[in-house]
Amino acid sequence: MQLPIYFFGDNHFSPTPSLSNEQKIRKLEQFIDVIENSRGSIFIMGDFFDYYFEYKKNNPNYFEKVFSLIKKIKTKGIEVYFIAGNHDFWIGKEFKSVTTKSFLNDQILSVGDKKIYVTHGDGILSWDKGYRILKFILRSNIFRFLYSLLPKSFAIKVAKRISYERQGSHKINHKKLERIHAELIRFSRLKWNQGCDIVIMGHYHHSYNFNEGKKQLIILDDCCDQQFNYAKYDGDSISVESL
Ligand SMILES: [Mn+2]
Repeated sequence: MQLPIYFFGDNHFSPTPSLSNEQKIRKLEQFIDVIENSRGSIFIMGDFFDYYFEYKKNNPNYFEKVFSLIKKIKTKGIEVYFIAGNHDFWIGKEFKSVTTKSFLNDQILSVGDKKIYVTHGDGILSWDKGYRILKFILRSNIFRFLYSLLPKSFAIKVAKRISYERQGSHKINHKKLERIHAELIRFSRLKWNQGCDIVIMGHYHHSYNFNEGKKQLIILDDCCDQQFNYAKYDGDSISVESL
């Protein structure tokens, strides 16, 4: 994997056009301007798409512009890695073909001096039990096959229902946030004890950093229409930046 590695995610690109989606695409273009001469790698950490379902035949091309930007990154000699989030695990051949490598599960990167544990961040919390079962069902081949038989117009209605932006207020109260952070620190300690130096995740749509000695937990903020948040790892240290 080429250094530096740029981590980002939670762009939630929508299959239906909107002003906010256009702005998100513009932000991605700005980011490409910054990294285009880096000869490094990007690591998309999931929920890149707000909804993604790839059909085996006649796949509607909702994300033409985004796909072309990913291809543009690759033609600059930059490697493109992707890990699925809870909105975009139904990827298929077409998406995989524009990335260097795509993953459905957490990854450990051993590159440079540090070992990095990469996860989207969903399904970690102790009270996520029901969600973990749902995650298993939704990701199964049988569910995916049955879903592919539904009319595409219906599938787009589903997309609107599960849209991140539709979910009203994303503000979590202080107490809940403290409980979430405590759980994510506990999760990170397990990974640190297994030899990882940095645990990095998205999903929670806010920024949070926690250090214990030389070990680090980084929760990355999202890439919305206003800000493009990312982390840059140069093989030695990792910094959180935004555009
Ligand atoms: Mn997510």
